[in-house]
Amino acid sequence: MSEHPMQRTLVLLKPDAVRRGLVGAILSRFEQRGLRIVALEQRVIDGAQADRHYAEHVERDFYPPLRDFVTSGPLVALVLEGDSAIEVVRGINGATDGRKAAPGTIRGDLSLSNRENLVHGSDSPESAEREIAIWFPGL
Ligand code: RTP
Ligand code: MG
Repeated sequence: MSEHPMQRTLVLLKPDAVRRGLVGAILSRFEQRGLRIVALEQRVIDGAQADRHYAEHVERDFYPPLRDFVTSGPLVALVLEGDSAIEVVRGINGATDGRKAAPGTIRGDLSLSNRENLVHGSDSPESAEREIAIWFPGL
């Protein structure tokens, strides 16, 4: 693969981000880094959509409360595009557990939770393709 792949990635600003009024602040971090918003929509999702998105996690012990959380209120789904966007976004998001995430990352600055950690970012090109097709089938 090219050293500078132009990529698209699926990002969620989870319901805690919307509830806490952090949508603008979080979007700014991605935009300031140079990523381009290709699509963006606020939605309330049902359990079936959560199951599709988190297909790799549905059998895990932590999934039922995660499902309740992501269906608990509006979230913002978006597609970001840029050089190495998949890895860059995961760097901006920080480690999964906000208590362990590095300062300077979204989770490291704004979350103290392993579940309510504000953001999702696709973890590979294959995941990005699958997730973008789920959330923005027209894209
Ligand atoms: P994401 O998929 O949301 O970008 O987060 P991630 O890759 O950093 O983490 P992943 O392992 O894919 O987990 C997905 C989401 O499930 C919740 N979670 N809870 N042990 C737990 O209670 C636990 N582990 C994970 C988090 O919301 C995590 O982002
Ligand atoms: Mg993940």
